[in-house]
Amino acid sequence: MLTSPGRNYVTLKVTTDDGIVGWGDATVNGRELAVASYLRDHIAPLLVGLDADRIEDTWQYLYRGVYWRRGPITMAAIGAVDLALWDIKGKALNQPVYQLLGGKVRDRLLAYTHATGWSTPELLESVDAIRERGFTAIRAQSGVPGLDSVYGVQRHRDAYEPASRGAKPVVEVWDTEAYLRHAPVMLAEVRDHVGPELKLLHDAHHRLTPIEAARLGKELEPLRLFWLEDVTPAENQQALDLVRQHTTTPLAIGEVFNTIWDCKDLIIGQKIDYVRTCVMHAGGISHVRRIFDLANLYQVKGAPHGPSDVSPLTMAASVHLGISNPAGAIQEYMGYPREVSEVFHVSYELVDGYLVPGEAPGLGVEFDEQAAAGFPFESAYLPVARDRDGSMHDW
Ligand code: CS2
Ligand code: MG
Repeated sequence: MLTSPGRNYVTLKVTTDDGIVGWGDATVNGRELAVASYLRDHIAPLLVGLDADRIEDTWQYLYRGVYWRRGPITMAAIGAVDLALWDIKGKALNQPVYQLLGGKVRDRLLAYTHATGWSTPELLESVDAIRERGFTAIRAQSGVPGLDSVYGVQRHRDAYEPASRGAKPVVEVWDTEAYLRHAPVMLAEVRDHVGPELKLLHDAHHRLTPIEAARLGKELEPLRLFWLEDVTPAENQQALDLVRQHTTTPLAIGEVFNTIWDCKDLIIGQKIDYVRTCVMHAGGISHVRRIFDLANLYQVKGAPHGPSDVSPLTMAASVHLGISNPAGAIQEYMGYPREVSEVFHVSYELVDGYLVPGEAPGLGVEFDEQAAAGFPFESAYLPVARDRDGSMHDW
């Protein structure tokens, strides 16, 4: 089902013969209809008659049994089925999913959220407000002098949403040099303001060349960032060799990856410190726990993507995995538009900057179909970025 409580979500409902309902998230921001069609037209007919108990075999059937493998749409659709089947198994056994994954290895899962301000004083205000909510890990993003729009910040607004409604993507103008002049100054002011203890994160959103990324990482070393995220476009993994040669700033990458094949070389080669693969976008709990287990062997930590554009069902799955897997280090918790809580009733909780899964059976998130119907889907897109000369840049 497609619904738009403040932003678009795709939700999968799986019902067993004995009436147990499992919910899965399948949201791919700006490509919602594609994944909805993949589920409705290509997966739903295959699920009829399968045994809902056989989560792993269903995963293998939908992944290995299909000639055209991988990719964001396919893997999000498989992820949605996987989430729904774990939800069903938990409900059938009357246990929260983290128990089925082996139980807790930590009492609570560290969370970080986004501080955003167009100017540095606005950003510092946002940082202070987030600290008051108990967070000890914060991602800081700000505007860049000379640019009208920048990833992660909404001018004249304190909340940020990456997608905007409309039939076409908004075009933003990007200037890497302006960003590289400003980001170190802005982050130094944040570090000065918060002192040494706060875990400070920053996202470069795939925009730099390897040498630009190396320079930024080196310049930021004195600020002791918790991590610097997505410095270079994720496809070119060799770029990270060069970045690593020049900086000890910890690197996080992986929100656009969708299988273990996308991150295995980075993990084994120890080219990153945190793998950010999203629990739903990479085939669900069944697959991402394998990424976590591989990462754990190499002291790489799991830090799943958790923006507002994956639904609370994915957030819950991340919390169940993170609390029960040794690799689970930190969970992104961007937060949701207000209306989301009318549609998704969650049992996980955010307490003093940490997430806890709650004891409800399954994933612990109920989807209210009637409420959802009150928020019809509206086409929305992520922006695109162009350089000052008009050529496309990585957004
Ligand atoms: C991001 C996302 O959360 C993050 O770190 O990079 O906000 C990303 O831009 C969106 O998920 C895109 O849909
Ligand atoms: Mg990111």
